[in-house]
Amino acid sequence: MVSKRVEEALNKQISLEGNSSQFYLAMASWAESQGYNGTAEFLYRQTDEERQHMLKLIRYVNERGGTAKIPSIDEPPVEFEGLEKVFEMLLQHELKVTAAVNSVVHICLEEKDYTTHNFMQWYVSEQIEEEATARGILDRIKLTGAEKGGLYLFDRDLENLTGGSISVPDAGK
Ligand code: OFO
Repeated sequence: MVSKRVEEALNKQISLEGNSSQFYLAMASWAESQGYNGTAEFLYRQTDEERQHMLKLIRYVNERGGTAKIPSIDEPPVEFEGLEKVFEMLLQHELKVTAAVNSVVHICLEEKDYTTHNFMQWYVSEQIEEEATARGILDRIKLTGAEKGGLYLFDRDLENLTGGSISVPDAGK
């Protein structure tokens, strides 16, 4: 059985994951409308992943005797300034999610809820991967540059990226 405090923290996380999904869906749709089809594919996969993150939490809360709250949807932006901006926003968003995951973990420890603490470790690892992917993509877009040819290659490479595996060409690092 989850305590009221843990239940509340998990419900907040459900809402954040749902909003991540909507945010990335807006990015995917914008990228598609601009003809960045590889980026759109990547972001459509990300939006599905975030929905899965939300579902996993919903099912956990219900399984542990709590009541999951299905969040309302915040309207995400329609327009984005450009690809680099999209991935900067994505990284900032993931950092916010990591901080939120850490705060749930902290509450679990305070409440001595070791079962939920254990469950949340999956999210801790997932955030390491998501942040690394977002940073890798940003490094890559900075290297390939804003000129047309660079963006074309960047967009094409992103199509096959499934997360956590981006290689940064000649980053000199
Ligand atoms: Fe759910 O990991 Fe991103 O937000």
